Amino acid sequence: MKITFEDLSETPLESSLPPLDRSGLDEARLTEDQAAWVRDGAVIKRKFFPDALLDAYIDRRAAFRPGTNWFKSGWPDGNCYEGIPELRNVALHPPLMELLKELIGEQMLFHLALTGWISTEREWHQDDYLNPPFVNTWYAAVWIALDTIHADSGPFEYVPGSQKWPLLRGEKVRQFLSEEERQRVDPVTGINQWPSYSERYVTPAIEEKIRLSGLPIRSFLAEKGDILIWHSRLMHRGSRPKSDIPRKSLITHYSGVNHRQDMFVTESDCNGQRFAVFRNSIMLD
Ligand SMILES: O=C(O)CCC(=O)C(=O)O
Ligand SMILES: [Fe+2]
Repeated sequence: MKITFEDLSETPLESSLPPLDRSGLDEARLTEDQAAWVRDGAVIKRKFFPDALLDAYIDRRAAFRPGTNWFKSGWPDGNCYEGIPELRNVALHPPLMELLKELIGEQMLFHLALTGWISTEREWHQDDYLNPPFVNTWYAAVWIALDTIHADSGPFEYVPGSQKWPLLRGEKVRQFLSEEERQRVDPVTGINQWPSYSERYVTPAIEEKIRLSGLPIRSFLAEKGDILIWHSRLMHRGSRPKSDIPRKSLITHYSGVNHRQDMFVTESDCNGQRFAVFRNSIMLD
């Protein structure tokens, strides 16, 4: 049986979505960035970050040297930022937080960082379905170039306009896994790996959807300080590198602060910006 993108996705209720994802927008009232968001599901800002702010983080990252592949692998945990103020100062940079709010419509909560200097090689996907269903695209991620990003280093690729497609749903994706795969957890982390088990049919379904849509695929080739903000319904991937040239980037993910009842939210030292804390030592009560 052939599994299609339509089998794996649904169109969410419009009233549950952020303002810019609803129909009947008064396009004349949108800012330039909001118009790009509505059109492409991505906003690119060149030289958005001052070098000095990035340099403090780059120095800290370059000093982190676990194992032989230290140069590329980064911190293993998505919440490593809890112990790295230099990373938080980048991720919670007030002009960035302001721009995210302009696109999503509420204050954003920082909760995930990818610090590898290498492509994730994650196949085509939307980010939203990797989160609980109530997030409903109150979500955005930011790709921050820390150096010149070379075309052979496995750059970020995306399909502008695909954010208007239906939303992949974890529940719909998991229905095609075997019972054993649905139950199986990683022996080290204890986390279920359903997103990777399901790639065998999710990736071909998305590839076909892209082909039929005729939409172009773009790469984000960038210079230090450039950023790309993307919609959580945008189809994107970490492309396969063609050489072992490092891909020096920082990727940060955010949800609407009122849309993460599953997370413990704390205020940062950065002008009242918010980030999520996961450490077991910090209890909700
Ligand atoms: O390696 C990449 O650039 C893709 C990263 C990605 O998919 C993500 O952070 O959601
Ligand atoms: Fe992603």
